[in-house]
Amino acid sequence: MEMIFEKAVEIVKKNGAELTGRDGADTIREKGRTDYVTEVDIRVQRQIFAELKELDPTAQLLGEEKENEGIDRKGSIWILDPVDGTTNLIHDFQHSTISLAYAKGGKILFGVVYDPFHEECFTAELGKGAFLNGKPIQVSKKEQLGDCLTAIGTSPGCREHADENFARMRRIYDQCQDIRRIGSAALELSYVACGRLDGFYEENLKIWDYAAGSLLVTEAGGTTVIEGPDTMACTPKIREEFQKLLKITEEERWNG
Ligand code: 2AM
Ligand code: CA
Repeated sequence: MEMIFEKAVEIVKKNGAELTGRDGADTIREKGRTDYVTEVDIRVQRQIFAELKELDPTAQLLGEEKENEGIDRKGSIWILDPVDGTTNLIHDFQHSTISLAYAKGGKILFGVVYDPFHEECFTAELGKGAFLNGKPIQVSKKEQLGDCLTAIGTSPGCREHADENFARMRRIYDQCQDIRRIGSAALELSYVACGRLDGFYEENLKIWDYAAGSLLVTEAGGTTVIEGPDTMACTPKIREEFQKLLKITEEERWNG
């Protein structure tokens, strides 16, 4: 791995103790309905950005817990979610991650998703594969949705679409083995990358939720579709069936 990315992984891992320690996890502010930020989110972003700035003073910093005005999307950017799965953190549900990606020229070149509760570090570099704690990972080899375990997010940020979302979930549920919902999109994408899950869908995610995880999936041999409000990832052979049931079509697109 490129030296700068190795250093970024170390910076991220070092901050994992902030999530497991939960100091400040009970100091919560509501940014919007069901959209929370704790002192942990703020502190982790501040610490990681300070170290990344030292590592590469020219790169821009895009993070969930700051205004991101004036970012040149074509330039080099670190994209950080200091806590993906903040609601899980608040409830001590023990499934939250730090997600960091590096993009240049509009392309994601590197991603790391670190789950400090299970000491699992997922990394990927464009064209160089995906890894879990340094060992290569691949998406599952499932060919039929009937053999699949899939994760469908509840999209808490757009409850007004709950009926449509749960109808989609029901369509998938009827055809697959079962459904899971972890509550950290970055972790769910990582689980698709290593074959624990065969597919994932959630509406209304932000770039910091999926930037690192989507590279993990494609570098592990999977398929992603990130269009408008949709984030979909799966093992390639189920793509057609999965997408048909999700019905990601222009007619159904609420924002379209
Ligand atoms: P977060 O924990 O960083 O907010 C949960 O459904 C997934 O959606 C998480 O990855 C969560 O990231 C993300 N998400 C995006 N917008 C959200 C919102 N408004 N409320 C809750 N989760 C949101
Ligand atoms: Ca977050």
